[in-house]
Amino acid sequence: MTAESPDLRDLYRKMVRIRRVEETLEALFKQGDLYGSLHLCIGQEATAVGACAALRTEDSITCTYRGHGAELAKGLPLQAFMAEMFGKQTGANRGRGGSMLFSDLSVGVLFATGIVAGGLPIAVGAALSARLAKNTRVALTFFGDGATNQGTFHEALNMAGLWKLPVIFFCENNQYSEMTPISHEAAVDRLADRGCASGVPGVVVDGNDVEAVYATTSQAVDRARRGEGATLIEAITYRLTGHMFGDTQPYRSRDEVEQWRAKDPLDVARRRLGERGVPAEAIGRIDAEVDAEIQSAVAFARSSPEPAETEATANVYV
Ligand SMILES: Cc1ncc(C[n+]2csc(CCOP(=O)(O)OP(=O)(O)O)c2C)c(N)n1
Ligand SMILES: [Mg+2]
Repeated sequence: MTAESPDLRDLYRKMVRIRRVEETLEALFKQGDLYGSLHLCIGQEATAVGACAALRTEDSITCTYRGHGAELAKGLPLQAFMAEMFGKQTGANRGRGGSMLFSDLSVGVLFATGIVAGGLPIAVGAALSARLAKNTRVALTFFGDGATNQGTFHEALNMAGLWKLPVIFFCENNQYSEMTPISHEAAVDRLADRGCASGVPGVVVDGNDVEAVYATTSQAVDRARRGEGATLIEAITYRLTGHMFGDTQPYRSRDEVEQWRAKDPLDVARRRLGERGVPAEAIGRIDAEVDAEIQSAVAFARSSPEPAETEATANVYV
């Protein structure tokens, strides 16, 4: 049975949190406070929040380098998140992982990777382990549209389809694979159609509508828990910022970006809250509370200790 639908105010709060966190990270990068690379999911918050709302804490997810939203939506604590971004000892991975490599097993964030489609086989393994352990856990793997062209995508779907494993393949189709439109590199119009070659049903959902994402993912999760196997979800969305920090985006027009900005998932949710009678002040209060929480997380991260030089390689396996 599907759990009771979450309150849209809570989903909205989670999306605003992700948006403000990423805007803060971008500003911190610009002023030279953070290092490494930064792949933002601004514009894609509804996929992360809607999908993770359909999961339990003990269910696992795998993420990509664009995974901040999913990691926070799954419950990774904000202070540990921010400290990790600053490379501090108090970070989720003791400062050794950084933006692309978050994990926190206590909330089911199993794995994040910079390898395109690298999370799919890991999620299949997590689903297989649930089957062998005879528990009801499911695994959900987030990946991009470009990842569906990788061999591992098809291998992972085939094995999950064959063994009817409790896994949800969640494709965030943000229309681009780095700088290349997906329409220039995929032989099918609908990526969800790629599931049928592996006996995995494919569904398409508006990835900017957090409630629609929640409903679609819940159905896939219920199916997986009933032992009926995997589902491929294609969530149509758009990244409103560049592929990564520093991308000047010569490959797309401003008009195109503006058209998608009009479908910003936060605005969609805000409008809906208004229609349901939630006053603007209540929405403003959520925004203000989130801002305060982020400021406090940044202060925590700044004041946290660096890892000791002598322990630079502790807990580093590759
Ligand atoms: C196996 C592998 N091949 C190529 C790359 C280089 N690369 C990094 S991101 C990316 C685009 C992936 O696009 P998509 O799957 O749509 O995810 P998005 O970045 O849009 O979230 C590529 C090709 C990589 N990191 N790993
Ligand atoms: Mg993409």
